[in-house]
Amino acid sequence: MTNKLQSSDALLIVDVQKDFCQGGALEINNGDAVVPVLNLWIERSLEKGLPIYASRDWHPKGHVSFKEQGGSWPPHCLQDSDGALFHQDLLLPDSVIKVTKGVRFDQDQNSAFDETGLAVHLRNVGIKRLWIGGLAEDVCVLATALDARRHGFEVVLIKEATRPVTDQGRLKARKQMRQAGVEVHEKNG
Ligand code: VGL
Ligand code: ZN
Repeated sequence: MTNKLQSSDALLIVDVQKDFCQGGALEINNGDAVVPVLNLWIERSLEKGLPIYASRDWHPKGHVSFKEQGGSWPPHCLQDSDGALFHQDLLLPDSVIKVTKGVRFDQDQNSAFDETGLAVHLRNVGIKRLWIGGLAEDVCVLATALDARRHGFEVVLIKEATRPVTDQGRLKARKQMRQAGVEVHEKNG
């Protein structure tokens, strides 16, 4: 594998939102640690003129994924709430393209590809490979990486730029991603 960013690459930052970071409604252990790493990749991508995408979880009130509705999670990333904002230290450029998901009333959308049209768009603009980081590794990053593979994109997971909800979940997610042909970028250098 080449670690070098190429002209048909894009950076896809998954759900780096306040609710998944320290003090948030669905806090992920050390979630904030992905921010400086991703800032470096944002810089590198900009240097190469590569597009940057940032997905966000964007739930309506009373979403089906919330515990009170029989789902798995505490309420989080409510549309237009403070917790749904991207992490304040994430240096998203003006050129960032946001991918909004989790808006469906009937089911959750963990993947940034789930009924967003993202795959068609990426093909239209000539993207062949995605560098993915963000939160959470065993939930939305996993679903997004697997979908990207299903849609025929090459995928590199930036290991230092992602954190899981649980360590066990991370192991399982890594295995699934590896089996799906996701490459793992080990170091920051
Ligand atoms: C996520 C749990 C619930 C995520 C979203 O972005 O990984 N996790 N909703
Ligand atoms: Zn959610």
